[in-house]
Amino acid sequence: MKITRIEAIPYSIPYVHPLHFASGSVAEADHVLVRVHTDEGIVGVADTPPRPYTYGETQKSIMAVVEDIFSPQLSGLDIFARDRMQTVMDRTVHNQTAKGAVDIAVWDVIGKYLNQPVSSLLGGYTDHMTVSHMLGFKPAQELLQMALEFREKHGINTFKLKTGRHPITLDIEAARVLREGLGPEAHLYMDANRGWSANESAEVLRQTADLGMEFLEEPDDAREVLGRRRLVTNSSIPIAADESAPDLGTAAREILTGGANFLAIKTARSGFTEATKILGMAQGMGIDVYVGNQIDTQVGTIASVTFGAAFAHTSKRAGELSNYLDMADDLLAEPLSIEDGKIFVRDVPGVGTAIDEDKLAHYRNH
Ligand code: MUC
Ligand code: MG
Repeated sequence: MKITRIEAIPYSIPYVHPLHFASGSVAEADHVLVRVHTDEGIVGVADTPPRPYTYGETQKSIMAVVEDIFSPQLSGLDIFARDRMQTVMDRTVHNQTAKGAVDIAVWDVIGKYLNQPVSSLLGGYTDHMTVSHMLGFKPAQELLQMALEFREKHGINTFKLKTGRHPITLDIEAARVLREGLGPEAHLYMDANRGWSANESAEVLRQTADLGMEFLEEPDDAREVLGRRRLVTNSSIPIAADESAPDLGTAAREILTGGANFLAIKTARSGFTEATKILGMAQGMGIDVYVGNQIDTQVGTIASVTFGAAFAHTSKRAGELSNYLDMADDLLAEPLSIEDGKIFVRDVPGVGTAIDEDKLAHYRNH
C-alpha cells in the first residue's frame, strides 16, 4: 500500500479558558489536521499544533511544508517504510510538529490496515494513561479552585503549574497555595518555559524545597550551557528538558551534557517513530520520561494516550492529557472522557481519531 497524497486542513476552534505561559499564550486552537491518503483508500489522521514560540511553525508554514514538500516527497512510498519517511522528512530541517503529525497519520493507516489498535502495535503495555492537568498563569487562589474542580470532576490529582513569571514570588506563592490546598497526596511539578535565568531558577528551587515539587521543567534557556548545568548539578529535584530536547539528537545531547536529567516526550513533535527512539535512549541511560503536551486537541491527546500506554516507561507517570478541556469544542467523532483521572486507549483499529466531518466543515478555515 502506497501513499498517494498528504493533505493539510487548517481549522480554528476557540478556547473557553485561554492559556498563558512564559513563552506565549493560546486563545484558539488554530491547528492543522493532516490526512495521509493511500492507494487502497485507507486514510490516516493526525493533528498539528503550530507553536511559533517553540518550534517556529505557524498554521501556514505547516500547510506549506506538508503539502508542498512532504506530500510530493513521500508519495509513492510504501506505508510501512516509516524510517525511510523519517529520513526523507529530515532532509527538511525543523518543522517538528508537521513531521510528527505525518508520522502519526502513517501509523493510523498501518493500524487500520492491520485491523489493530496502534497502541498494541507500538508496545501494548497497558490500556490507559493517568492524567496530569496543566495550569496556566492565574492568581494563586484561582489556580487552586481550578485544580480542586478538576480533581472533583475528573479525578485528576497531578498538576503541572506554569511558572517563569516575575517577580518569582508569584509562582512560589502559587506553588505553596496549591500544595496547601491540594494536600500531600497531590503530584505537583513546575514548567517555566525558559522564563527565568539559572540563578532565579535556583532561588525558586530553594524557596519551594519544602513543597514536594516532583521536578522542574525547562526553567531557563538551555543554550546558556553553564548556568543550566550548574542548576542541574545542584538541584535536589530533576530538571526536565522539554523544548530544548524536541528530537532524538537534542534529547541525547541535553542528557549527555548535563543540561537535563529528565525528559518530556511529546508525540505532537516526535510522532510515534522518533518518540520511540527517544524513549529507548532515555531508558537505556536510566533517565525517566513523561508524556508532555503541546496544548493538544482531543485528536492530539488520543495520540499521546496511544503512545504513552504502549510502554512501561511512559505509562508509569501521569501524562499531560487534559488541556482539550479548555477548548470550546473539538473534532473527534466520539469525544474523550476522563474518569478517575484516567484516559483509556481506544480499542479500535488505528489511533482512534475518527473525525466528526460536520465539525471539521464548521471549523475549517477556507
Ligand atoms: C509545555 O510543556 O511547555 C506550552 C506551549 C505548548 O504548546 O505546550 C506547552 C506546554
Ligand atoms: Mg514545557
